[in-house]
Amino acid sequence: MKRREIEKQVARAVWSQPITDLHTHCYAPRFGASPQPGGMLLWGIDELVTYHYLIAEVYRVVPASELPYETFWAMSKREQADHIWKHLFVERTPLSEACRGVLTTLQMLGLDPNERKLDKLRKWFHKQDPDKYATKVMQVASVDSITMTNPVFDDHERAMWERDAAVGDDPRFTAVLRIDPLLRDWPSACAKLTAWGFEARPDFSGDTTAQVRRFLEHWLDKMKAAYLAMSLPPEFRYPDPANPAGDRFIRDCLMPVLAARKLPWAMMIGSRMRDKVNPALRDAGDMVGKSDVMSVVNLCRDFPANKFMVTMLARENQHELCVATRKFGNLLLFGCWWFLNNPSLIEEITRMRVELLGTSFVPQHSDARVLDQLVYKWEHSRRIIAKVLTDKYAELGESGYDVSAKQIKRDAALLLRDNYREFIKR
Ligand code: RAT
Ligand code: ZN
Repeated sequence: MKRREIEKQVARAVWSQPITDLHTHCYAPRFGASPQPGGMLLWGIDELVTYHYLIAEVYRVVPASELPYETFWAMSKREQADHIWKHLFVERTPLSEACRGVLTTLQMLGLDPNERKLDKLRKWFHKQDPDKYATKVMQVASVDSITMTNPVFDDHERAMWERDAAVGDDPRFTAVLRIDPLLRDWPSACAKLTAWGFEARPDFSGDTTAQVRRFLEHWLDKMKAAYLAMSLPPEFRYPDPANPAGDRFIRDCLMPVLAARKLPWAMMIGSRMRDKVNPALRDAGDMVGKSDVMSVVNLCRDFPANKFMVTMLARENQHELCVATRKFGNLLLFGCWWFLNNPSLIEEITRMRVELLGTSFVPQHSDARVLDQLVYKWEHSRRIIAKVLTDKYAELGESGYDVSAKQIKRDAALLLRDNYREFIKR
């Protein structure tokens, strides 16, 4: 196949392949939808423009000395959106990836990204019904399944599941049990478990191991979770002599529960929490830090009956993590997370992954917090995945190998949907 034909076939395969998005923060409409108070499904122009990536960026331009953080947080969502639109989209050129994302989304929804005011756009969004709109966005983004993130330590969310677990029954969405505090802050997590009827003591005395296991099982089952997830700091280590309780939690509680249910543990490692960097920025206040790949190696080796999904936030970790992935069939490498979700880095990382892993990884997840972001996150990533694949097939051609359209289609399916689906089923 000639390069031009390869390019055509790759584009056809990549854009016609529906994507199973394995990590987002989007919720099924039954969790309530913005702008309704407490609505957890965020969507529409005001949410798009007030994405926390853009809040961080607007504070580069209008610093806290001019607009104190408390003043910003006291503003209505609309006022915040107007402020960001004015400073990042009108008075400056919206070159950053997060800005460009809003523009691509508007364009693909058939709206004009050149508006100087948001009112006209608001009118269009106002006419949408969130439930129908979710289906429309999935069609435009060509996403067949959205994986939620369901933090059980969040009081508002936990109450929703407790009131009626059917809140999670939406064939378009899959739940994931998220339990960061169990490793990030074991003593207070124990206090909470105890208050919820699972008597857990920080020193593991009494029936703690069994109770923590029961807690995990209860919530995995209630949510019908596809996997269990944690976001971990750069300092995460396994084993960790400085944190024997953490080791014990992993070894005696987490691993046996997940192995019995054949569910993966997804670890997103390398985010330094906002409380240590800039708490005033809230969700936007986190920082990246280099993580320890050998800890992932230790887990994959010591728990061969368990499955691990891993992504790391630091660019500096990507090569080592990719090499580690070559060594373990129970490790699924996924995504270009958060500060890596930029075209230049996605391209570099995806190229390297194909070179080291062939098609046996998941190139991207959207991390969308606002439903409509699925549109741009996937459009931008598809372009890069297609570019990398085209180059790689062309290189095979230079080695005398003739790739077929059928193979290209199969590879796109593996990368965008089936590698993940098969891994969680295995
Ligand atoms: O990418 C993000 O939006 C971050 O704020 C986090 O949500 C991160 O993806 C996480 O899952 O912890
Ligand atoms: Zn996330």
